[in-house]
Amino acid sequence: MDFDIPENLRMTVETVRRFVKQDLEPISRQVEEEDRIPEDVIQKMRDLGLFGLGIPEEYGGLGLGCLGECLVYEEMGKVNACFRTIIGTNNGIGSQGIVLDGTSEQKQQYLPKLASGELIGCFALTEPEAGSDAANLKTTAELKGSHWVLNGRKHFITNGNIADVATVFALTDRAKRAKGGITAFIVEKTFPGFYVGTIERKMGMRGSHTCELIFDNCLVPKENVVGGQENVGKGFRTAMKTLDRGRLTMGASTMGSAQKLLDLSIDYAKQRVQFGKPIAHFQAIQLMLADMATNIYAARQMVYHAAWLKDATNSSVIKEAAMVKLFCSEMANRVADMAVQIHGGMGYMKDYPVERYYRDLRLTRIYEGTSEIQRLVIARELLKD
Ligand code: COS
Repeated sequence: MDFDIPENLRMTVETVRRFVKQDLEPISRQVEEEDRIPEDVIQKMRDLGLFGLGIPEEYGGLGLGCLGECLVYEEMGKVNACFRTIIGTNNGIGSQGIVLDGTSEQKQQYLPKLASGELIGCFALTEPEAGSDAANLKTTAELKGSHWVLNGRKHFITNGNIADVATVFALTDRAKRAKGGITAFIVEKTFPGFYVGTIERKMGMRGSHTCELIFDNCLVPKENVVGGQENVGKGFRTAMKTLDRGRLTMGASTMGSAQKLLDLSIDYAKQRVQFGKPIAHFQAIQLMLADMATNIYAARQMVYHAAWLKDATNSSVIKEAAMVKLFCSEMANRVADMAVQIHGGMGYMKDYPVERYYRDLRLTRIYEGTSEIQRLVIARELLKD
């Protein structure tokens, strides 16, 4: 492996780093309080191309590749998670179904607008009875003439309330389910029968919304099956492949958050005085800082290696992606806990950002596949023939 990061990626990362510092960091607290990102900031994200990081250049994206995307997400992880989340579905789960399996007409129709941020995408797989057991979904799709008719209810859909277009997974053959009975559809919010339901109240991730999507006899044109008619029944594979890539970028951003928490903890430990000297002088604090740094170092190597492997071989990195998501999210939660501990009482106060990271990072062990599901995926890969 070549550890040198190519010049063009360095420049992209530098631009994003500056944007995070100059434009996002200063309003982090404001978006936390108002639970929304100002429109002019979203526009700056569009101008920088952040909605199309992973979308190929021929469709208007930056076409960064996995390593490039991970480097950007590492930087985006260093600030309020809502900023990463708003671009996350367009680059990841909200567009990758079309990137990976869409027809060329679908790519031409949707990807340029997703890449520019003119359209917001989302990914509608999860249902009340289909979380970790994603194949147990109940939403149905029935072909009637020129349209599929979708009925059902999705929940916990990130960006669902602001999405213009959703990749929706529905049952087209109850008997076959994951093995040929689930189909992916591109559903626009203007299609009749598409409704936004309850917007959830969450522990964290303020500024980013999660909601129900309801399909009540929703009419989806036949040509909106992801990949066309020959892909009817192949949607579960599309969902799984999409999640694999998302797990790498999720790992990268949680690793970036952990780095930020380490930086904040070092600064705080150097200036907080107890027993007549800065607490950085005490071994109890030093041991925590050393553990945080060591964990982050390990996580960074995993992220870069798995991303490089994906780019270099274009092979499916199912096991590596699950390992990255598992290790990075668990590691970042441990780091957040130590950061709060180092900050002491201040770490529990809303005036200090560590409190926000602590809440926001808790979700990373749950969404886009729980830690338990990642372990299951890794074990399956280890044990298969
Ligand atoms: N890439 C490509 N295809 C995959 C795949 C992957 N990573 N994982 C599974 N598949 C395919 C299988 O090969 C199988 O296809 P064939 O029938 O052609 O062989 C099909 O999909 C069904 O797979 P499987 O039998 O493994 O399905 P299970 O119902 O046992 O589900 C898990 C497997 C648990 C891995 C799946 O339900 C899962 O990932 N759950 C977590 C979902 C999740 O992350 N949700 C987060 C919310 S969405 S943001």
